[in-house]
Amino acid sequence: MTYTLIIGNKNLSSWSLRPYLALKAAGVPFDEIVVRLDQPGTRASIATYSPAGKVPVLKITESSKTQLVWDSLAICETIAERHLEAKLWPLDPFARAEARSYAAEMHSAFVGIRQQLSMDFSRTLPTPELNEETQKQIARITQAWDSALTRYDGAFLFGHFSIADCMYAPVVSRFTTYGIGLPAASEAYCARIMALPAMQEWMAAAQKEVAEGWK
Ligand SMILES: N[C@@H](CCC(=O)N[C@@H](CS)C(=O)NCC(=O)O)C(=O)O
Repeated sequence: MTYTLIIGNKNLSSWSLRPYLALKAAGVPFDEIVVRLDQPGTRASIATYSPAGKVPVLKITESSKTQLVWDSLAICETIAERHLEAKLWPLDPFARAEARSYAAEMHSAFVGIRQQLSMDFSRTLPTPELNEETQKQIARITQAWDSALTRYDGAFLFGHFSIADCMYAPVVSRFTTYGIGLPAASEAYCARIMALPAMQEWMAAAQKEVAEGWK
């Protein structure tokens, strides 16, 4: 069995970071193909991997069969299901239902944050003037984090590292890049996520891209 993860620039592609973290947490080897975004040939290049025309994409090859999985949440779900020992979803059914809600909320909402605080993983940038929508979304996220961190015992949202953390990791990076002031528990959570070896590896690659003139 082999996995190939097709992703966008590490400095920019927030969606790509999520399944990368899930694969790292599962501890499975995988190949990586980085497609440089926002180039004249980007669309055509992504189309050679996926008819959906977006990254990330996971290609699974097993025996003589190949399966493509696209969309960050579908890829994370697939990794969780194929590597149950990694406990990428909490074992308790109620906690699992809640963790799924956290992941889905992140996946489908927070447009203000995406627009005003676009991911620029390796840079430190001034805090922009945040509009009301973005401020409300930041407050919702920190309230949700605080609620989970208070009720589940451990360093991560649901105790041990889960897909909920994978889904919020790009938000952590955005808050870090733009120096967003956060309540103490959220700030400490961000520090723990940024310190993960997989996040540090991603950072080194993002810095290299930027040093080489990528966005
Ligand atoms: N909902 C998708 C969003 C994927 C997405 O928007 N990917 C962007 C890069 S971060 C992309 O492929 N852009 C290339 C394009 O639209 O041409 C997911 O969760 O994976």
